Amino acid sequence: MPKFCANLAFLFTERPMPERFAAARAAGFAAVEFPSPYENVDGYADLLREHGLCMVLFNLPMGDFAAGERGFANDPQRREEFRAGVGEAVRAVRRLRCTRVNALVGIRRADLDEPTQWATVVENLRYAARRLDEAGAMLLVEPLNAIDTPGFFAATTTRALRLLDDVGVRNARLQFDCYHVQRGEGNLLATFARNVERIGHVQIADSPERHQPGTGELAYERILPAIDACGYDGWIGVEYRPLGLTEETLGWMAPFTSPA
Ligand SMILES: [Mn+2]
Repeated sequence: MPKFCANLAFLFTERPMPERFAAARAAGFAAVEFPSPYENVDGYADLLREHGLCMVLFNLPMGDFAAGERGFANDPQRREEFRAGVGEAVRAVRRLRCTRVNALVGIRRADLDEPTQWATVVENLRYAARRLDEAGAMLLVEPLNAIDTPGFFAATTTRALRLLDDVGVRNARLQFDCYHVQRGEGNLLATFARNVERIGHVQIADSPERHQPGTGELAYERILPAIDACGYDGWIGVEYRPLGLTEETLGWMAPFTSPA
């Protein structure tokens, strides 16, 4: 049976952030994820406890997201900033009892050659994975599709896995966002099945509009059982932009959360 966690940066955004925890719990979620806890780690720890929720995933600091940054692990000039961000993430892991941290590796830089950026990403990710391992957490690498994020340094599953091969650390895995894989690569289930042992987290949305299942081209009524059948027993982050009020978009979940 799939285990779903609510992404609070996408779901329940009708409410201010502190109220989304209660809304997720009321909708039946036992866990949540969101990219950036750093502005209020203590407050979020209290909210998780108050509402009996687990924190499943957050991201390493991503740089200036509003300005278009999606991490900066490929920038050799920002190694110190990267390592400071890992330190913040380790503190948040401990405070929030979270066991997965996603690294967005950055947008390719035109002023630096590929080998330099590749080596910088590998070195930074290895550092992050080792620090997170000491705190009992896993590092994840998430490909972002090239349509939404042109120039992303790890735009495909293949490329993210090659980075992870070079990182060569036991606790670093792939974050398989079905939306990004469908939008950027296709061949969703075969790619999942082939790599299931290297997948540390899954996220879902329909494609191409990134709304709830049933609004696009992905057959989640078949995809979710297939993911289950592959032996994946980790969390599945619900990371879509609700078309309508969040609570009214959760009907697709019913067959997977209650006994038939
Ligand atoms: Mn995602």
